[in-house]
Amino acid sequence: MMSQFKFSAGPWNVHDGADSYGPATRSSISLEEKIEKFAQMGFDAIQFHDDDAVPDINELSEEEIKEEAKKVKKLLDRYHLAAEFVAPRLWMDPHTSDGGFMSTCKEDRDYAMWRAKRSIDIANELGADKVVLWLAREGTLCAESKSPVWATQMLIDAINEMLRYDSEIKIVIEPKPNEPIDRSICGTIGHVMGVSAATIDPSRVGGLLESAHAILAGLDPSHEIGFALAMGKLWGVHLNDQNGIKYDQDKTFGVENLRQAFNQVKVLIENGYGSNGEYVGLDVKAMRTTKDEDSYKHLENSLKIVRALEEKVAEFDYDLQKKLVADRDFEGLEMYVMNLLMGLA
Ligand code: 3MF
Ligand code: MG
Ligand code: MG
Repeated sequence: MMSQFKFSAGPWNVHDGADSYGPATRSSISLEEKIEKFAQMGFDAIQFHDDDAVPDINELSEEEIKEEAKKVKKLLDRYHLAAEFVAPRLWMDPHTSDGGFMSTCKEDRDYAMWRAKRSIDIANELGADKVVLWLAREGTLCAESKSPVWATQMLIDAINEMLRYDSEIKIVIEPKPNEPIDRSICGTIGHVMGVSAATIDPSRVGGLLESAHAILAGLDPSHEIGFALAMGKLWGVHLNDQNGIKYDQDKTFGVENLRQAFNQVKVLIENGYGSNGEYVGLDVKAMRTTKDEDSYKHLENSLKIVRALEEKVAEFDYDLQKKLVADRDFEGLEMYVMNLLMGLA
């Protein structure tokens, strides 16, 4: 069965294996090589950080940044790939050690806004209509260091400035409850909906749900996806997996929580996700032990698992489900789902 989804991935999904505790274990791969391989693997679109597209962004003028982005657009065209979004990488620069939009230092906030506006410029050059905000350091390391009320308002003000800067761009918040900060300001899809409603144009502010981030918040990703879909605000997903509430693992989709993975695919399909051009994005990391020649395995495996679960959804017996629900036979329904997933149905 062909997938009914269009898929996207980011160049950061293929990485050298370095982590906070040790150096690289694989050689690094150029952007062009990754893009060529993504096209071969059947991806339809690429997700970018601003500096994935324009590596020396801090050293370049606004015009030079657009010129660099045009070269990346040519590269995408060569492989018939679209650009899904651009995300300002606001967590690497010394200016953002205590956050960007909600840094307590005005100079840092101005820097963050400069990067956000450059991300909008790059998105326009690449033909992407979305800027994604993963609010990595937007929160507190020390609870008393900033007021959560002030910080929330700073985020709303920053989004308003982006909406005013470009009359078309959509701002998509990717919430995460913690890591690398202690406490986030905008940790779940529910928070995203609140922030969206408080901006000058809620119709252009939505959410991207990452499975692992929902699990880190102690929530079921399929319900977070469902909540955003009910609000008409699910404009992106980062499917992956996570073994409980610990550091962010970005594991291959479905390898830890198969039933939850099935329910994520099921809720996406049932609600026609993708019919407005949305992509099923993957945000997965290879293990540190993975060898050079297997650098793309975790992406291949995630695609395989999404497709296999699409088939399971196609097999799902909705008449039986209705009957079991009417009988309040949830033991029966649960076992039906388990048998379906175990291939015993
Ligand atoms: C972090 C993430 C990030 C974001 C990406 C785009 C490395 O937990 O999930 O991936 O998805 O930076 O915003
Ligand atoms: Mg993640
Ligand atoms: Mg992500």
